[in-house]
Amino acid sequence: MRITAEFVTSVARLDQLPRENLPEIALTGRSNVGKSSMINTLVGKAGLARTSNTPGRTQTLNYYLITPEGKNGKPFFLVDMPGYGFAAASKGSRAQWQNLVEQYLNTRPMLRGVMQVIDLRHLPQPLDHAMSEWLRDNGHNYLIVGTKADKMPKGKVPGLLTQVAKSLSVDIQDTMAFSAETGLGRDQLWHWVMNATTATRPAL
Ligand SMILES: Nc1nc2c(ncn2[C@@H]2O[C@H](COP(=O)(O)OP(=O)(O)OP(=O)(O)O)[C@@H](O)[C@H]2O)c(=O)[nH]1
Ligand SMILES: [Mg+2]
Repeated sequence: MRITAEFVTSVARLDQLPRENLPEIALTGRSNVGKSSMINTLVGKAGLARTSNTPGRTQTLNYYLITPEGKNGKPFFLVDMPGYGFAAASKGSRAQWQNLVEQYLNTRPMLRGVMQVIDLRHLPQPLDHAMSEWLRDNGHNYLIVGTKADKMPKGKVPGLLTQVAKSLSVDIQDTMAFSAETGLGRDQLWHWVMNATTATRPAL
């Protein structure tokens, strides 16, 4: 599908959130897992979201406006978020990001879906479990995306996804594999995102 993607704004405090009433799809996951890279591969624009080898790159909620081409295409926001589990961050800044992310996930009425990104090479960690349970308990529409699939032998990927689904107690249908390097899973992820933008969600 053809789209245009542009950076809109960085949000450090809730009162800076955009006022447009557009559907939003957010990405969460451990620091350095590959959330920003996923956005770049998804929209086909290297360097749109800043990525880094050093954990803690993304420190604000970063808004990207996605506009599908064609008359039926409705615009929406992809929202990159700071990662969790970044041990080297100071307590103060960690608490600040955590608070921002929590408040955002708790109160944003136009949030239509959350991609929880995990590293397919490792089983979900305690913080991944905590986030996944929290998303479920709060009625979010969410998908588990196992990224860095290019680092695993192809034949092992389905089995790894099964283990991830079991470990997080989610349906296998609510998981998928992805690679920002090879583009594996890109079309499937778009499909989920487009569906999510038009879905309704239970009242907050
Ligand atoms: N091989 C491989 N490397 C990846 C993939 N996705 C991301 N990376 C690498 O992983 C590192 C972290 O990627 P980012 O996209 O910055 O991770 P992030 O989750 O946004 O990190 P924070 O902003 O710190 O939370 C970078 O060095 C990327 O090049 C992938 O699918 N395959
Ligand atoms: Mg990032």
